[in-house]
Amino acid sequence: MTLRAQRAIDACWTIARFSESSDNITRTYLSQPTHGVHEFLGAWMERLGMEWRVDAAGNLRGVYRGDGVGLRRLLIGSHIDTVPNAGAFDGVLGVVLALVMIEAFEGRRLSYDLEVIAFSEEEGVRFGVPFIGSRGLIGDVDEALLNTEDRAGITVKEAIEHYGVAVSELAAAVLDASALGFVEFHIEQGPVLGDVGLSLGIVEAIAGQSRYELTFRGSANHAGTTPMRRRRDALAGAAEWIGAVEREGHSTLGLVATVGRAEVVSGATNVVPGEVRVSLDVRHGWDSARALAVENLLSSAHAIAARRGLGVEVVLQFEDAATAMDGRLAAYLETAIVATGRRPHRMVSGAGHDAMVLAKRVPAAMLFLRSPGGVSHHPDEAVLLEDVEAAIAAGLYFLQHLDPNAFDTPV
Ligand code: HGY
Ligand code: MN
Ligand code: MN
Repeated sequence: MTLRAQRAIDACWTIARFSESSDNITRTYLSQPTHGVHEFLGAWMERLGMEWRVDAAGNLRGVYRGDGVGLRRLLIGSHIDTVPNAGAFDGVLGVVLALVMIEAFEGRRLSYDLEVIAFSEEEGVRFGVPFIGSRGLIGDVDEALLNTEDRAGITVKEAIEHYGVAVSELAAAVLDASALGFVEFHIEQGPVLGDVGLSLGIVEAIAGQSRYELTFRGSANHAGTTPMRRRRDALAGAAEWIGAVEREGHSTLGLVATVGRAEVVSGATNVVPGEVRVSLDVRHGWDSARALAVENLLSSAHAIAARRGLGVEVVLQFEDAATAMDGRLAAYLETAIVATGRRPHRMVSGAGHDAMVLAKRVPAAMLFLRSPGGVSHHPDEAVLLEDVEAAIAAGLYFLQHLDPNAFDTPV
């Protein structure tokens, strides 16, 4: 199992080389380096006797047939896009582990088909909207999304066509009734498993999230000649609000509130900032707590702007409710962890995942691997060989003991 675990880690580092930057790991939706990842994973799938394709949302999908025809289908995988200056394991590890586990079957067949999916877009970096790939599987890529533009003015639709797949085929990307469930293996991306000293976690629910872009507008002016009392400084106003975001985040247990991006439009050292775009990301396991925090933060943005003579524009980019994982599927995963000699830790995921999108259509469950130091969305993101071994052992037990008919009755 150690060799298989090392192979998984090595494969993640190989995939990390497909990047938009020579200095770090950055791979956004359907960017050029995605082709290299698809070729690497596609060749691996072919060696495993799998048929693979890239669907109209840009997801790479390969099927490992079961021991019959017309079988139910379990979906397994994660995303291969990254944040800028990312680590090597967020998302990618979930795809690679699926292929390493199929390799371990050495041609033996399961009682169901196993579809491995590398989602093309989970982070939401290029278009500001996350989960385009997994939304393709539930038929949720609508005109509004297709017409969303990136910073270069390219629409999602054009990005899909440029990549070489056809938007007209989106319907063929949607799951059919054979899909029995979705399982995602993913790094925890936080400190919880490290703090309790355990390798593997079972996700009970994924926190809900709200993502906004706020634009503060004042008036640009000469930094040398404009007296302080006559300024409408958009960045000073945004900075005051960013302090309010941090205070709100500290105000409620389990709440996180983040301004991850701030951009001064036409900024320069000697110009009073006239326009500033800032992002807002608010999350909590309870939707009511998240809604209250968002309400507080948007009204404080308007109050600060009014007091400073600024304008403020608020655009909701994405919102999703807290999502419970499927108890039956999670129980199979938990049993597999115990049966292979580890103690599982049940937890809520603060990070969003494709599982929260798939859960709208099929039973979904997640297995977490410990994130050493709780670090993620950073080049120091890592995994421990022993935890990858544990995940492979539990995953093989899970796949071999899963009863595909146990999910016939919708919950
Ligand atoms: O932002 C998130 O929660 C995830 O890493 N995409
Ligand atoms: Mn991520
Ligand atoms: Mn991820």
